[in-house]
Order: sequence, then C-alpha cells, then structure tokens
Amino acid sequence: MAIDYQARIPNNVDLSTDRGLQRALEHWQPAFLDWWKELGPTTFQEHDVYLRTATSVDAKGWATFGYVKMPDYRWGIFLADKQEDRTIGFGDHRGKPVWQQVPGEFRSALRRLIVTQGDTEPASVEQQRMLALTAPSLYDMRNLFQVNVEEGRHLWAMVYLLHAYFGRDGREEAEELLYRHSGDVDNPRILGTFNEPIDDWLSFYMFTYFTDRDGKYQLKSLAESGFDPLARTCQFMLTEEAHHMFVGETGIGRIIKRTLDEMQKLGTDDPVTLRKAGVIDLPLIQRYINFWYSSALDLFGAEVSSNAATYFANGLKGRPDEMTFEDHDCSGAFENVETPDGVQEVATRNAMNFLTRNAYVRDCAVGLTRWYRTIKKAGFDFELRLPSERFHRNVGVWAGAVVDPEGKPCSPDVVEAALPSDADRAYVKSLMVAVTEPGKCANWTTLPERGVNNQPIDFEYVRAG
Ligand code: BYC
Ligand code: FE
Ligand code: FE
Repeated sequence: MAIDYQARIPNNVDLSTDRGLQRALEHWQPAFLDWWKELGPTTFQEHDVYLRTATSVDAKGWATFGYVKMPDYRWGIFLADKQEDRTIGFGDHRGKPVWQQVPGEFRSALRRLIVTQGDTEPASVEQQRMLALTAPSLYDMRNLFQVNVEEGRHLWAMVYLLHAYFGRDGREEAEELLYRHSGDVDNPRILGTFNEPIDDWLSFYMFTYFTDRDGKYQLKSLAESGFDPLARTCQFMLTEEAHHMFVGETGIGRIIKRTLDEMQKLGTDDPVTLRKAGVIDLPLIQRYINFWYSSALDLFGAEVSSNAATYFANGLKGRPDEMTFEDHDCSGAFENVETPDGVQEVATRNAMNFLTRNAYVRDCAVGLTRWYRTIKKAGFDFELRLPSERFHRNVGVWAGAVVDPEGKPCSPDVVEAALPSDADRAYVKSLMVAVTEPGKCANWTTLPERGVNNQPIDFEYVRAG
C-alpha cells in the first residue's frame, strides 16, 4: 500500500478511513511536537539534518534520504505487511488464527506490554537531548538525530496501537507517555536504564550498543505476538533498530582504534600517559561496558517470572525467533537457572525472560570478540569482556549480590572499582567538545571509513537552516 504523504500523519494503515482514530491522533500530535521541542534534541531544531525517512515498508523503499528540520520529520505509522492466514505460534492458543482485535481477557496485559515498550522510546530521546552540543563530528551528530527521530517514530507506533485498540484508557496512556520523564524524581520512566543520564558520547555508544540491543530482543519477542497489529508494528521497528546498534558498535570501535593508534605511537598502555594524550584507555571502556551491560540485563526482568509465563501461555509475547525452537508449548519443559542458592530447575514458561536474555548475551558478545581481534592485531593483549550475569544486578535472582565481574563473591569496593569512577566520568566529560567542521572529528575518536548513504565523510550532514 502506498503512503499518502499529503496526509498529516503518513501511514499505511488506512487512517483516512477511520475518522475517529485520525482525530484522536491529530489531537495527540501537537502534544507530541510540544514534547519534542521541549525535551527533544536541544539547539539544533531549526538545522537541516541529512536524515532517512521511512516512505514505505518494502525492502528497498523504507529509507529515503534528504535534508529535514527535525520538527518537520514525517513521523508516520507503518506496519509490516499482513501475512494472510497467520496463526498464533506458541503457547496455549497456538494454531488458532492471530487476533486482529484485542481479546478482552488479555486487554490489560497487552496494554501494559505496549505502554512499557512505548515508554522507553521518548525516554531515550530525553536522555540524549544535550549530546549534540558535544558531538565529535557532524557525522556523529547526524547519527544521533537519526536515532532520536526514529525513537520518536517508535513512540508513534505504540501510541497508534493504544489509540486504535484500547479506547479511552489507551488515549490516557498515550498522554502519560509524554508526562513521565527520564530521571524525574516524581514521575520517572518505567524501566531503570531509561532514567540513567547519558551525558557523554561514550555512554551514548554504550547505550546504543547494549540498550538498543535489548530493544531488538524485546521487539523480536513482541513480533511473535498473537495480537497481529503489535507483531506487524514491531517487525517494522526492527528494520530501524539495526542502525541504532550500528551506531553503538562503530562508535565504540572507532574509539578503540584511536586509542590503539596512540598506544602504538607512545609504546604504552598506561592510562595516565594515554589520558595525557587525550584518548580513552581500554580499562575505562571496560568499566563503561560493566555499567551499561549490567543495567541492560535488568531490562529483561527476573529470570523466574510468572508474568513472562502468562505472556507466553496466552500467546502475547514469544521468544525471539520463536520459529527456530522445536517446542512451542513448553508446558512440560524445564530450564536450569543459576541462583545464589545453587542451580534451580524452573518451568520453561517461567524462564522466558532468562531465555530471551541468553540470546541477547550471545549477540552482545559478537562485537566484543571483534574488538579483541583489533586490539590483538595492534599488538596488545587486553580483552574487553562482558561481566558475569551476576555482576551489579538490581533485578532478578542476583539482585543485590556483591560479586566481581567474574561472578565471585567479593567486597563492595571491588564492585565499585569495576564501575566507572567519578574520575573516569569527569575525564570522559573533559574530552567532550563539539567539532562541527565537515570532515573533522574530536581527538578521542576517529572518523568512520564510510559516510551515510554513500555520501563522503566531509559531507555537511547537519547545516544551519
Ligand atoms: N526496571 O516479572 P518481572 C527499547 C519490573 S528497550 C524497573 O520479571 P516481566 C529501546 C516489572 O515491570 C525494550 N522495573 O517482569 C532501547 C514488574 O513490575 P510489577 C523495551 C523492572 O514483566 C533503546 C516487576 O519488576 N521493551 O525498546 O516478566 C532506546 C517484576 O518483574 C525492570 C520492553 O521492555 C527494570 N529493568 O519483564 C529506545 C518490552 N525489570 O509487575 C528504546 C515490554 C522488571 O511488579 N516489556 N521490572 O509492577 C516487557 O516485556 C516486560 O515488562 C519486561 C519485564 C521484560 C520489561
Ligand atoms: Fe526504539
Ligand atoms: Fe533504538
């Protein structure tokens, strides 16, 4: 279906045939724009940014590039194409046709999942709102804005579901999504990580590497949902998510490359010497990994969760890539979950968060292996590692356990020493200076090999409008 760009809200859901829904969304739109202007990216709202915009959902048409002022970005509502005769793929209702409307008995559970998903999207925009002021290059600034507008679109995606399928309480939830704010003491965002400040670019890359990757796995699980509109929305969101993780992986990779250059030049891995040269030492990067990764693990919820069992049993939320599993019922199966009291046998349905998280952990490891290879090639032997899943946890069976990054009991100061110190954060912050000349970048990183959409590196990705 073609998208009507004349419509105020571009969409492929036939919005114009549902006047009530269209009016509800047109009512929400100005509130969204007010929020975007107040709590979205600072300072650059009137700049022209070289952005991609989704114009259709098929493989080649979903990204068109051009200069846009962010408030004019066409936040639209796009669902992946409907798959005829799709049936529920897991749980107690498997084999039955998927639902095109919300089944009454699952209404509050579905609303909750959608609200939790939706809450993270504007939260991340709020967390990142000051970063453009210290962008290490125009290329990076543009990527930041690309991520921000797409998280804005992900919010639209969830708001569409709330408005279209949940009536008055859905509309109320949609408003609440703009009233909760990241880090607000009285009215915080729902999930922990989304209240952490992101006020330097190393944190931004860590967030897009680790936290957006939680997004990937949660969206994959929701893309299996028996509630078809949710599944189709999440399928399309996943196409955008790949770029966010790319920003994180290449962002960290470029820092490592720059640091290795300096390590080779100075013939040392001594952090003090390297900091004098203005680059980020590898042990500091490891401490940032320890922090953001452990926070992301909490986003999967408790390893043993009756919520998760109910979502699975009812066909609301599956496992990522459910089709790759043999058993889609899981009612007679068990998993071994490590707890402080030893290994426990847990009913598989109750261990769904644990299984999803395991897939995430394997995916996280891929980038670290690649970075280690680069470090070894440069002649150094420092392995960046994922800390143990027990380390620095606030949710689940290991919440509050005092263990070192290897997962062994330790004293609290060992935990503290494995996390970014005030001095680390202050040092990283001291490096943050805006570089806005096309083709140039800050001293602590390097430019990438390729620009965006085949444009050269010195392209003016952001320019005064
Ligand atoms: N912080 O039974 P449990 C993304 C709560 S990221 C605070 O284990 P469940 C993005 C939990 O709500 C993807 N609270 O929970 C990335 C529950 O509360 P109640 C976001 C937490 O339901 C970057 C209680 O603890 N999407 O898209 O099995 C940029 C018991 O927990 C936390 C989703 O999350 C936490 N970390 O699993 C932009 C998908 N963890 O009932 C965007 C939708 C748990 O006691 N959400 N709690 O009040 C879900 O599927 C589930 O809600 C969760 C939790 C997986 C998050
Ligand atoms: Fe998102
Ligand atoms: Fe994302």
